Amino acid sequence: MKCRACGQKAVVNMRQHKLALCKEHYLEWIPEQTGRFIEKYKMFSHEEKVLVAVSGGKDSLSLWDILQRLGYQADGLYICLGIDEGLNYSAESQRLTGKFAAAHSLKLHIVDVQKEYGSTIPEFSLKSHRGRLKPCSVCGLVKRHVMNRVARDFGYDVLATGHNLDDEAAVLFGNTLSWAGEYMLRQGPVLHGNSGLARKVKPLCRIYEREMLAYALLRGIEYIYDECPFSVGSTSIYYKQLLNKLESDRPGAKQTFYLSFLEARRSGLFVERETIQAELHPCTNCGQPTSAPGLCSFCRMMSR
Ligand code: Q46
Ligand code: ZN
Ligand code: ZN
Repeated sequence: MKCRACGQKAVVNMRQHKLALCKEHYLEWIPEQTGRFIEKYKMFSHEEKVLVAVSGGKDSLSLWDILQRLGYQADGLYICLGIDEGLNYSAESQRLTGKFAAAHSLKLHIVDVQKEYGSTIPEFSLKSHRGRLKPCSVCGLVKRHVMNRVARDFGYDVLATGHNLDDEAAVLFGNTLSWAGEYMLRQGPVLHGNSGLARKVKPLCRIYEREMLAYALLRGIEYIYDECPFSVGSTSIYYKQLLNKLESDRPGAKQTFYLSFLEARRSGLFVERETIQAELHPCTNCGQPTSAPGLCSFCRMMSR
């Protein structure tokens, strides 16, 4: 298999794009593609300040790497969740994130959930009516709150996360199985900011997980191989496996599934619903927007 750009031996073959590339051209192709998607979906400009949520995994570190190679003003935010039993998952991911930031002279904000809010994610989960809130639910609430807070406090225009095509297709698949319309309306490359919330963007949403893996490996990015222990057995992993089976039989199916959804929505499939905008109120404690008057769900959890 030869590189389409130079004819040298290819190291990555992407059946879904009918494209094979050598290392050098692959490492150029991924940032080019990402830059194209950032512009196509009007995610942000070179003048805006971007906050990248970095977990220490291959996707978020690669995203940070790509954004700085493309010349964007991108700082990092690492949220220490305190998930350490057995695996040292949080400690190790923080170490690798810090190492990456230092090696590239990038600015990194670190928020330690236990130090700032009094408990780790597993502890919050245990305390919530004896585990009624699963760790991932608590984690989602906390991460969203912290990301919004840091973006607001430090004046970032936009928050970028490392979700790749496999992540997005799995979420869409889950939402489609239950026709979760409200969620489908909000899913996409860009979630526009409002009432003091930064815009949220997913610059890697059209790049396959294995393409990101190849990028991280070929760039020599040191990332945490272990998945978070709470992700074991999750439905999203199950959906990813189903979609991988489909993809291996029909290369490109995953991308078509996701892009056709975006296109269907753009051409008006959900148009009536899009005009219905939930009214937002500022949380009486932290000021972040929330759908019901009073406390937001994060502050409600904290007060319990
Ligand atoms: S980090 Fe948090 Fe994920 Fe771990 S506890 Fe669940 S949500 S699985 S992306
Ligand atoms: Zn080449
Ligand atoms: Zn609040």
